[in-house]
Amino acid sequence: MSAKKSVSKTASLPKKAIKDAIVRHLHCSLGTDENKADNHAWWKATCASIQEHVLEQLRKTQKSHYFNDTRAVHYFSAEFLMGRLMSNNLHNLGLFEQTDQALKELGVNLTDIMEEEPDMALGNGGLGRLAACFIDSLATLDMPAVGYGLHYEHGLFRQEIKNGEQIERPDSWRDYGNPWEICRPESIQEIPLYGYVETKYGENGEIKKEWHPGLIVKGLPWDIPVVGYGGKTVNVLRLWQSQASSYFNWDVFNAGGYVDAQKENVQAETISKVLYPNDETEAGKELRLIQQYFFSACSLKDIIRRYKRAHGNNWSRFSSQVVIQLNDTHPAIAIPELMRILLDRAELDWDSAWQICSKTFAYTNHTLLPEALEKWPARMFEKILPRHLEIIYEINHRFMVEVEKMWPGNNAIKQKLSIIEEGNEKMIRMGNLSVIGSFKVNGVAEIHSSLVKKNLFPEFDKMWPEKLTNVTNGITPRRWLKACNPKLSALIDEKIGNDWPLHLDKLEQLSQFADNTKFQKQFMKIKHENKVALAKEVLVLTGIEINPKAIFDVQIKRLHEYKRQHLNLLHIMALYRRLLENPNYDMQPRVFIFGAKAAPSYKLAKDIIYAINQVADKVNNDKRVNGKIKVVFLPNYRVSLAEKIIPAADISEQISTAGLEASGTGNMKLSLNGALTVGTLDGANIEIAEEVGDENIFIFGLNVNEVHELDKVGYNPFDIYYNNKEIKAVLDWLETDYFTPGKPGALASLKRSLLEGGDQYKVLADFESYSDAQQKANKAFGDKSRWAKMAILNTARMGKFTSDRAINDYVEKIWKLQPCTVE
Ligand code: GPW
Repeated sequence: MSAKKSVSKTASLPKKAIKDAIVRHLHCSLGTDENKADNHAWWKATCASIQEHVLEQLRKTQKSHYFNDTRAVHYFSAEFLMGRLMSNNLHNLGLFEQTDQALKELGVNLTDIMEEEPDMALGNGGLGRLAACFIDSLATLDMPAVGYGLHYEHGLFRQEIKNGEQIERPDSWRDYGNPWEICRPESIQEIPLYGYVETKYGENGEIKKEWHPGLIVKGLPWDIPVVGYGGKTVNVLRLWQSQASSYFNWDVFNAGGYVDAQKENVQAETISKVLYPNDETEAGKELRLIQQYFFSACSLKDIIRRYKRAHGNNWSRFSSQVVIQLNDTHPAIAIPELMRILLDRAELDWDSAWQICSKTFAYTNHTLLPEALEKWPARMFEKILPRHLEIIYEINHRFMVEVEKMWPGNNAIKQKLSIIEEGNEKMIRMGNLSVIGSFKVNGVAEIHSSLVKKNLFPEFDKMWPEKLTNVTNGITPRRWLKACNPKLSALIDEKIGNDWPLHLDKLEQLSQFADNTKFQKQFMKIKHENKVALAKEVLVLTGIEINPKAIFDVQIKRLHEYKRQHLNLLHIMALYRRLLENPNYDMQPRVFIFGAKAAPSYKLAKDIIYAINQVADKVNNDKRVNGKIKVVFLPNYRVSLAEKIIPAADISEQISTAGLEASGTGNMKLSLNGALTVGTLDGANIEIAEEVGDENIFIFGLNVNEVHELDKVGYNPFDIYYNNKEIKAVLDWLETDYFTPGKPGALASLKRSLLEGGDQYKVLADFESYSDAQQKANKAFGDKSRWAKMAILNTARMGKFTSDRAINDYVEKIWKLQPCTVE
C-alpha cells in the first residue's frame, strides 16, 4: 500500500479466520452448509463475513467524526450508480487475495460467486457513476462525507434485445435482499407534501407562515457503507425509502374500507419505486419533483438533527460545519427547503436565514443541453410545495433588486436571470435557483466550465466573478484498473510498486518502459488475454464469434444523438461498402462493440439501437467480409459489464459533437486501461489529449468554435449528402430493405434525422474527418510496437484523472474540509 497509508489491520487477517467466518455465516446466517450451498449462498455468506470488518470500521469512523465534530460534505444526488460491491470492498479492505485463497480451500471460486451479485443500478449513466467514484475517493482520502440519495426499489431497467429492438424489463436488484445495506428505522423522517399555506400575524403584527400539508410520508433510511481504499475510513451512503406514514388508516379500516386504506400506502410508496430512466432530459413529471423533494427534505432533516445534537438551537455554526454539494439541479429544491426550515421552524429573519443558506450549498452543472436544464411548472409547485413557491418568489424578488443595481433598467437581463420564466406557462428555472443559492458553481471539465461561464451563465459570472469555477471529473482507479484489470495491475505493481492506486501520478513511471520491447510484449499479452476473456463473454451473451486478434473498437455509453453512435454506425457501413466494392480493401480486422441503453421514450435512440443490430446481423453473416468486420451490440450495458469490456478495448470511441459532452468519464476509464481514443475536441477528451500527447490519440472533427461558426453561417446537411458519394450511398442504403429484409424503410428515420431533420449534431459534417482518423488508427494498429507504445503511454499518463485528484480539488476550492483519520 502507500507511504501515506499503512497496510490495514484486515490485510493481515489469516486465511483461516476468513474461512471460519464464511462457514459460520453459511450455518448461522443462511441456515445451510458447505454441501448444500449454491453460489448464491456462498456469495451471501462471503458478503456477511466481509461486512463484519466493514461495520467495525464504520463504527470507528462515526465515533471519530462525532468526537472531532468535523465539517463534512453532504453529496446530494438523485443517482448513485454503485455497481457491484464485493470485489470493491475486498480490494479496499485489502482482503481480496486471502479471501480468494480461503474460498479456494473451501472449493469455491471467488470470480464465480461475484457474478451472483446484482448491480446496484440506481443511476442512468455518467452523473450517477461519478457520484459513486466520488464517495469512494472521499472515504479513501479520509474526508468526513455522507452521500444522500433515493433507495429506488427498481433501478435502471434491464435491457433485452429482441429482433434487434430494445425491450425494457424491470430491474429487481433487491429481490433476494441486499447484504450490504443496513436499515435505520431509528432515523425515520416525516415529509410533508401538498396542502396550503396559512398566513398568521404574530404579537407585533409580524407575518408568519404555516404550511398545512395534505399528506405526510415517511422516509426510511438505508445505509450502504462506503469503504475507503486501505480499509480505514468507512463513510455511508444514506438512501431514503418512502413509506406511508401510518400503515393503516384505522377509521377507514373499521368502516370496512380495507382496500381504500391501502391506497394512501401505495401513493406514498410509489415515490421511491423506480428510477426515472431519462438521461439528460427533464420530464416535467409530478412524481419526479416529489422524488427530488422527498430525498432532499429527508437528507436536510437528517443533517439538521445531527447538527442540533452537537450545537443545539444555535445556528451560527451551521454553514461552517455543513456543506451540501448539489449533483446537478436534481436536489436544488433543498435550497428553498432549508430556507423554509430556518424561517418557519427556527423563526430566523430572512437575512439571517439567507446568510446561512447561501453559504451552505454548492452546485455542479453537468450539461449545456437545453433539454436537460430543469424547469418546473409553477402550478406544479403550487400544488405540491406551496410554501416553497412563495419562498422562491421572495428569493427571486430580492435577487431582482441586485440585478437592478448592476444593470439599471435592463429588463432583458432581468428576464434572463429571473428564477421565474414568464410565458404561456410560468416555469421555475432550477439552474438559476441553484446559481443564486450556492456559494460555488462548477463545471466538470475545463472546456465545459468555460462554456458555462461564457454561454450558459455569463451574467452570473459578471455579478459574482469568483463563484463559477471548474473541477475536472475523475474516476476511481481502484475499481477501474486494480479490480477490473487484475493482470495489468499485477504487471504495474511489479514495475513501479503497488501504491499507484492511491497516487495515480506514479503511473508516469511506466513511460520509461514504453519503448522496451519486453514490456510492450507483456503489456499487449495482457490486453490479448483480456480480449480472449471478453470474446468468450460475447459468445455467451450474443452467440457471435469474434477474433481476439482484431481491433476491439468500443463505444459504451448511453444512447444519445449528441454522443453520435450513428456516426460510428455510418462509418461501419462505409467500411462494409468499401469491402464489398474492393475485397482487397486494406484494413485490420476490427470488432465494433457497442453497449448502450436508450431512454424508453426516446424514439430515435431506439431506432439507432435497432439499426446497429440490423447492420450487425448483415455484416457478421456476410462471407464476403471475410471476418474483417464484426459488429456486436452487447445487451444490458451496466457497470459490471463495463468492467469486462474496458480492459479488453483497443480503441475508445469518444465522438460527441464538440461542446455537448460536458466531460465524459468512460473516456478516462478506457485510456487508463490502454485503449487509444478516437475522439473530438470535447469535454475531458481535450485534457486527455493534453496528457497523452497528440501523437497518442486520434483527434478529429469540428472544434467548439467551428461548430458555432457553422451554425452561424447556416449548416445544410444536404450539401454534404449531394457532394460526398460515400455518404450519399450509405444514407440511401438505410432506406432500402438491405439490412431489414422485407421491411424497406425500417431504418429511414435515421436518414431523415440527418437530412430533413437538419442533422443538429453535425454527424455528416464530421464524417470525413472521422473516417480519416479511423484510417490513421487502422494504420497505427498494423505497427504492433508503435501501438503498444501508444497504449502504454495512455495508461502511464492518466494520473490526472483519478477521482482522488477531483475530490482534492473540491476540497481545496469548494468544501474546505480537513481529513479525519480513523484508527
Ligand atoms: F443532464 N450527465 C449524465 F447534466 O450522465 F444532469 N446525466 C445527466 O442527467 C446529466 C449529465 C445532466 C453526464 C454528462 O453528460 C457527462 O458529460 C459527464 O461526464 C457526467 O455527467 C459526469 O459529470
